[in-house]
Amino acid sequence: MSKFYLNIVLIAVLNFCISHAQNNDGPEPYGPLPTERQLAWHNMEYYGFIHFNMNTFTNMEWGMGSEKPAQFNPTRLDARQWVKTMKEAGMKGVIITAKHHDGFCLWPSKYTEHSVKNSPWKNGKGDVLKDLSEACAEYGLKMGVYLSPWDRNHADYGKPEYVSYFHNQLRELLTNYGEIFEVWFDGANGGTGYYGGANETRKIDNKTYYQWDKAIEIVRELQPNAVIFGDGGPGVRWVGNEEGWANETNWSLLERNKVYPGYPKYKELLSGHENGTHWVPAECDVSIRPGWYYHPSEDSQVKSLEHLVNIYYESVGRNASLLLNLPVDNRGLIHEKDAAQLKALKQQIDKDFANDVAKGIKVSATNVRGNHSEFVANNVNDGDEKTYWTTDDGVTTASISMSFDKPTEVNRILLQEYIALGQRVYGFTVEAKVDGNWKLIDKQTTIGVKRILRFDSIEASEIRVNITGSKAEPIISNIELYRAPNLLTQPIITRDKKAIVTMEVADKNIIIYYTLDGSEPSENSRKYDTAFKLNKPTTIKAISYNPENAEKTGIREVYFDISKKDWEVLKVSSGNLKDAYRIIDDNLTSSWTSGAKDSPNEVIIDLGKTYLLQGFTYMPIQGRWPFGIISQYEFSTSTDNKTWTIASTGEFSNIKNNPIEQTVKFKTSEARYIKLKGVKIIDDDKRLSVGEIGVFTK
Ligand code: FUL
Repeated sequence: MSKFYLNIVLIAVLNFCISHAQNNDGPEPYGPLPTERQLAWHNMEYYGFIHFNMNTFTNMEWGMGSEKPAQFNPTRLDARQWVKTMKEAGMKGVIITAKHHDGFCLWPSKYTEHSVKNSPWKNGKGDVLKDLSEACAEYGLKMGVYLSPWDRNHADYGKPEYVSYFHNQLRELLTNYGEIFEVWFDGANGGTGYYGGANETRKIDNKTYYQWDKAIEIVRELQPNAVIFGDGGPGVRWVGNEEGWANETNWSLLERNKVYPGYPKYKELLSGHENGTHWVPAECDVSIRPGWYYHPSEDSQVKSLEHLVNIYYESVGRNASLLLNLPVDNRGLIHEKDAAQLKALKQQIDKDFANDVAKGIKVSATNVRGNHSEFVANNVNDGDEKTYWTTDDGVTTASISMSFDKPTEVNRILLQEYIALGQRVYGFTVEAKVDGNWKLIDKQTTIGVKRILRFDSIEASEIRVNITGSKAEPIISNIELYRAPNLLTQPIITRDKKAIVTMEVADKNIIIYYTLDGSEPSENSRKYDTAFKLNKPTTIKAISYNPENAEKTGIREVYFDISKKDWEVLKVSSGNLKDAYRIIDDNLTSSWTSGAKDSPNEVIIDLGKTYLLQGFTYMPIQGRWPFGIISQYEFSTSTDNKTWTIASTGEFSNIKNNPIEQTVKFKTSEARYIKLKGVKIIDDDKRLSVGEIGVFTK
């Protein structure tokens, strides 16, 4: 071989070695990366929020700041009960409202008198933060603090003096209660407040007033491992809603310098910024009830299992963490109903992810970086989060296939990017090989730290993930596959004004069986498959049944009297008669309200024909901020809309705290016309509101 050719061969060999050596190295990081503390935070995934403070005792969501420490008086406060409940629910940490907008401090801050130290609780010797940090240490949960920058109590709010106070309090919280994993700064700044008695509106500049640089420095100095939450981070960002969901496309990246507390374009936070300059992942904060704080009136409004399961999939399953709020009640305990629902969620999630059928099965990929064993496809199902599958430099589209020994049923896929090297994937599809043919299951955008997709069960011999777009070589550390059981929930039974009955369950694979004759429903009863008409007084009893394991729910029992199909509202003493049909539309979410100043407040309804009445029902307005609820009523009947007989008068006891449907029975009265009068309205409101009125004819 001539020297010339020898040189060429040598160069070629050298090139091959170099390119191989390059490919044997791991991929280069791409774009903004998470810090160590953010990586630790990503592992938290699901943790609890505790809203418990002065508002718990004043039944408020935002106190004015004029409350008195004497009002803070839990009778059975037990932080161990909170933490135990959360631990059993699978949560890894807890964040507490150390100070909310009303300024009251759950710890004996030396910088203010407006704290637990002047409350009757433990004769002023108590410290909720201390109790919580001890309970966290006992159960192995991490603790975080919510410190509201806005303070409606402080006389100096708006002046520089308050900012020093705010920073001093931050120091106290970060010094005295052990390790803190997250510091939560709220973006809300409403303006009005007590402010030491001034009772006025104070405006500040959210961007500059609080001297955020200094506040961040304090956190870094005292708790270097803590992430800071805010609308724009800097460590963790708000997700742009308080409903517990992130967008399907969700980047952990943000143009951070653009976003500040109170950022008006907060809807952008739902997805982050694809070309963000910093790593600022999303946290989904949501309450298990409508309110953040405990209100007895919401005892019947704890979110359903179906709702909570959706929240889980739409937060944790969409590259975000889930911060689920439990409003500790005025005893100082997590309410039994919330605890039960939390447990139900945990049980369902455990069931959904009980058996990873992808574990250890054969995996292959269209490209493996440098054909090197370190980056092989099988790294995605080896149970080791540090190993990953990745591709050659510049290869940004590739497929990875997982094949079963025999066709296997699946309905969930869980995917994870190796985020320590950046978030990369912006397009992927999932396909399943069913009876020898590839079938598209889903087409999605981002993955991030964790992406979970739900789909109808299919029996597949192979599952293939195609990365169709990635900013740089995709790096996938984990893929799991599950056959989650059907979601078994009790049927929801409704009847509309046209007398049509509908029954619904969360999962279409669940079967509903029901009876109309009062007998117990079973798998041998009538099967519900389509809506039906029901005009006469009937009790419906129904169960939900899971055909795959023969599990069934308890019985849901609903009574419907005559339908309201021929009813008409004839008169309302004030307000809009046009809207008054909502009183009799058999829709529990709609309501009617009277004008503001009229009394007596009453409603007259024509039932269309004469019945023998034996009672009536009053459903108060539902929703977050109810008003105009009747506490004392008068119910009259008439056959001619002229002569009226009072059939019943009385009180709806506890309706303020528990605004559920009220039922009143009376001696039989012949009537075609009925009249409900609000003799006394809650909080002496001048308005009257009605969700729904019904009657008993038997
Ligand atoms: C909001 C606050 O105004 C609410 O009261 C609650 O604390 C929620 C978590 O954040 O911005």
